[in-house]
Amino acid sequence: MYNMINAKKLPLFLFLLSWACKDPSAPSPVYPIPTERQLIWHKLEYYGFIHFNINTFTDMEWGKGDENPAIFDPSALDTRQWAKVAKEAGMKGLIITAKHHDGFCLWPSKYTEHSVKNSPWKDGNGDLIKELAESCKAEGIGLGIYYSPWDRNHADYGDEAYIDYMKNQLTELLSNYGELFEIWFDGANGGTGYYGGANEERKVDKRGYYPWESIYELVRKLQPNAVIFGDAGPDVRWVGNEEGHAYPSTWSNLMRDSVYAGMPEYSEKYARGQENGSHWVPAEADVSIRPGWYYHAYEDHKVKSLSHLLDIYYKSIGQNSALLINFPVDRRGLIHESDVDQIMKLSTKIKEDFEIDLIKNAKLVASNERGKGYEADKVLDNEWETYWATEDGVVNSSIEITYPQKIRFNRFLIQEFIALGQRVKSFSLEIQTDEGWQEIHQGTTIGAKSILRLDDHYTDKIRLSILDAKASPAISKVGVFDAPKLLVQPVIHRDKEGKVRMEIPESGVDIYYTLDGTIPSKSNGEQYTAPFILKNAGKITAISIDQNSDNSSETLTQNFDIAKSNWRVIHDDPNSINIIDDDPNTNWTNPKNEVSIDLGELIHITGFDYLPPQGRYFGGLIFKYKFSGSLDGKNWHDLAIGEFSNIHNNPIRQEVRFEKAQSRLIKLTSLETWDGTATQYAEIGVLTQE
Ligand code: FUL
Repeated sequence: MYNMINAKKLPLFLFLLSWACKDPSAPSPVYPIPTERQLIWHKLEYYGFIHFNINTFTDMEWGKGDENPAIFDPSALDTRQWAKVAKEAGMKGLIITAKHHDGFCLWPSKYTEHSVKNSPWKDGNGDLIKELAESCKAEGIGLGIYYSPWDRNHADYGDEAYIDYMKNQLTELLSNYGELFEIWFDGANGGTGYYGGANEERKVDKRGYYPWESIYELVRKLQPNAVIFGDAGPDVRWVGNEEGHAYPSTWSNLMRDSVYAGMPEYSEKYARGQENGSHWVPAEADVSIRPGWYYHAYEDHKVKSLSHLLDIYYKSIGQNSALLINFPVDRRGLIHESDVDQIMKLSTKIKEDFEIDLIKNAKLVASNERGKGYEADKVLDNEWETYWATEDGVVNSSIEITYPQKIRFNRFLIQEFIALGQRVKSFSLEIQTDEGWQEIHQGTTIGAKSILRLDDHYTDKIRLSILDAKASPAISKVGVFDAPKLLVQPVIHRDKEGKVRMEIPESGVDIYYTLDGTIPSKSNGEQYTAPFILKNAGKITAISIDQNSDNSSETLTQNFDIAKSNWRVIHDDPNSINIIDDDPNTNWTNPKNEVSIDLGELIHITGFDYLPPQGRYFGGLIFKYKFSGSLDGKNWHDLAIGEFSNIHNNPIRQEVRFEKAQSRLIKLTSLETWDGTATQYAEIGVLTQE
């Protein structure tokens, strides 16, 4: 059933591919091998996710199912903006949450009232899936559908009748919106919910409740070109985490029959794929550009940084996986400006990294060649259907890449001709030096694509050796690149004792800094080589400079107040130290609403700051506060009373200034927390500068 071949509009490359596979001189496949629809999907590589439903309007991640459709009311919804962003970012498609766990439908389904048709959006006449389908078509990208099998709204969830509902809805989605490239079935299944008013917990047998075979058949019938995603595939599998990374050893082969959607041990046992897996079910890494899948204004300052996104790119696409990056569309119905900025930075950087393929200037010689049509130089082009292969039975083999003079490189890309199965189990990369060959990398799997991130290497000879494989290797592409350094501003940390550390994501980049506010450069400023102490208040201005090109990042200036080395929290809970450890990632929950800190000496203070907890799930943010000072711990003077008005939306560092006062002790009283729960803090500090 899964090998059904769709003869409709097969692209030329597939024609050539099947010709190549049928060539009697070609190596025999090593099973399992991909189906044609999987091969088409492999070419997509990078596409986007849209999470936008009723949760966007309740600030939740998992709606309960009892939400009123009347709250679904985007003010400026523009699906064309989503499609444009995806297209410009280099994504090949968008997958939309047509129905999430809460059951609210983004299309006017005939089978439920819980949909856009009962919302104020377009007076109930809107069809978001239709709009997105048109936008994707206009931008020339694909459309995919996320459909949650779990439905916390539907009265019949858990019964047979719900299965009919699911199939009816899928029939609508798969028939009315043109060609789809992927159908995404979420593995989260069963639990508490509204269920038409029952408000109870409904557990389902994850193995037996959904008749997957007949659901897949329905998908095949209505969307023969679409791949089906699920923990167990059948076509594309979950990568086992929501951080967007695959693994240094990632097989596209999976013991598919041992896996079912939502199985607890999936991530640990199956997500990496298996060398002896029975079916071709390649990995797809999903991750949100923010901590949440849905939009929360309080995460506006937590959009992933360029270095984080780039790391995700290399750890997914660079490790034999597709990459699915989520945009939590906001209440206007738009991809937020900050998310757009970050995704565009990523696409610019990827283009830069792979702009010039240095393999083009090299001469290639293989240790073994299968004969005409399988020569080493077949790895030069970007055509999947041409590849270098060795004779049957010859596994141990290599390709030498020779340049007329030394080159510098730091990325090495390899692709297997996966139409014949994933074959390589172990390989190495060497460069020739004055002392002979030097190994610079040992790897395991390659698969559809492997990209090695390396230090800068200078050489005129590179050797890729296949050390172990299931059968003679078939390599369709090798690439050599000299990616420009990622020149992001350094990250500066200072701990409680005043020790300053600076970090940057790449080697080959230096950090220069000044303490007098002037712009650092190689000639003006210190090079950062090791942590140093800064106990007093001060300003650090830092910059990253590429050793090769002398290009630099933007300058970063960070102000520090006095270090907290002599401070003591007056409380016997050992965790209370977390609020003065200068580590934003450690918190303390105070059973009382006030906390006092001994500063260890008399200090002139001009204000204070409060950093609320920075984790994904938090509460107890101080809304109304009082800040007091004391010379002796007995008599207290109120220095400031006020509120942090928008702290729940924007939980960043809050700074309050007041008339200069001398204090030995300080006290922060939480007069009211935002959600009424016990007060939480990441950090408390004082300001001493005017
Ligand atoms: C998970 C869901 O529970 C999340 O809400 C989100 O949709 C993510 C992509 O998949 O399983």
